[in-house]
Amino acid sequence: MSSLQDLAVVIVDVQADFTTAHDGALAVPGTDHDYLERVSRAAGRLKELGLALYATQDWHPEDHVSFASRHPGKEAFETIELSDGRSQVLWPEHAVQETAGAAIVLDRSWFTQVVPKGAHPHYDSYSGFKDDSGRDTGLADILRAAGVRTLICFGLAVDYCLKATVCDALEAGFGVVVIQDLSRGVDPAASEAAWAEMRDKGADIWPSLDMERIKTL
Ligand code: VGL
Ligand code: ZN
Repeated sequence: MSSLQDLAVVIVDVQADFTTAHDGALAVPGTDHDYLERVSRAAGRLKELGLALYATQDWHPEDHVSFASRHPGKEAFETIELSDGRSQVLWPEHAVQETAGAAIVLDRSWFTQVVPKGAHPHYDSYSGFKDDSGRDTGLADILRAAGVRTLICFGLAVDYCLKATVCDALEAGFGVVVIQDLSRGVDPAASEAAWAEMRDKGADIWPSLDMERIKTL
């Protein structure tokens, strides 16, 4: 049993480039204005309840390793092997630092802190906690310093950054509740597998936000 003080909300990568509502470069299916309204209403209600809101923000330099444009002869959505042997999915250029596409499309003033990730040109960072080199973003320490033990997570994309962030949160020892209808995935089959993986690793998967149930966490 925890109290509301132990709870915080982590909203993953709700950025213009990942939404159809903003004609994003890497728009995730089902991210129209209705989706953003739903996320916005949910965030507002959670804030009203007294929970601190945190956001992760994909925040890439122009020459980021994940951009297909940096790999001549390769196309977006291909998986390549990097010179150090890691595999990397290639994407259209997205979430470039200081561009409109990188902007979080929710009320910025709601967030206690926004944690950028993926700023190193050579490493991707689906997780809000650490990048592909293992470098910490500081999110775990920020949450622990605030006395947080349980996270309510949702956002984009289920099969990439949401999954990675939830799995790292569990590994870091946080309890995690993930809200399905406030999240969207790139690929349906991969998203199904991602929900199963999050559940198997110990996340509590809720079909939708239940404010009464939140109070019992
Ligand atoms: C994401 C692909 C590349 C995400 C970020 O937010 O899920 N996906 N960069
Ligand atoms: Zn990215």
